[in-house]
Amino acid sequence: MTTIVLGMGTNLGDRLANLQAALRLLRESGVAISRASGAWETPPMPEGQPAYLNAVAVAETHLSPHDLLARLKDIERQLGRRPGPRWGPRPIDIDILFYGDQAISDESLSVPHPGVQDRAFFLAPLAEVVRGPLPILGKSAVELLASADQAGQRRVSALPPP
Ligand code: A4P
Ligand code: MG
Repeated sequence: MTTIVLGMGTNLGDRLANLQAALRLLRESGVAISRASGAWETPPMPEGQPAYLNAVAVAETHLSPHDLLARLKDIERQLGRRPGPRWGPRPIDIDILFYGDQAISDESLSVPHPGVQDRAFFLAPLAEVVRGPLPILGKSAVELLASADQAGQRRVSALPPP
């Protein structure tokens, strides 16, 4: 089993329901969720689309990184994600933030996720569920958050178990 950290973002439809459904589908597909952050409302990047709800989950899995990615894409499709522009609005996006302490860089995967170091919408929920130094990066989410732009984001609710 490998400990992984997943980031989730949603800005279309019933956003809280999308996060809960994603957690349920993950549990049903070989990803044992051990901790989930609250849901954070965050300003969209780029502007000009609805605000996001973001959350982060820690889990254990037997899936290899690429099998996990394929499973995440299936879940995104099941929750109504259709091809659209990069960084465009979506009912759900599930990113692999960390996969154990592995660094992966190939045509389909960059782990740690390249955005995790400076995006407050990943770091604020991440700080709730991973307290110590992060794999590879060596700094905690709270330390990284100190130099990220946290304007306009707030924790809006807990994520009850599905
Ligand atoms: N990919 C590479 N590394 C990873 C990884 N670690 N985890 C590849 C998941 N996927 C990874 O992703 C495109 C491709 O990235 C995948 O096919 C996979 O092979 P995608 O989900 O189809 O497209 P995307 O999400 O639009 O692109 P990208 O570059 O992943 O964008 P991000 O970084 O996910 O950003 N604003 C707020 N407030 N909150 C958000 O959550 N999210 C985004 C998307 C933009 N703005 C946001 C938020
Ligand atoms: Mg993505």
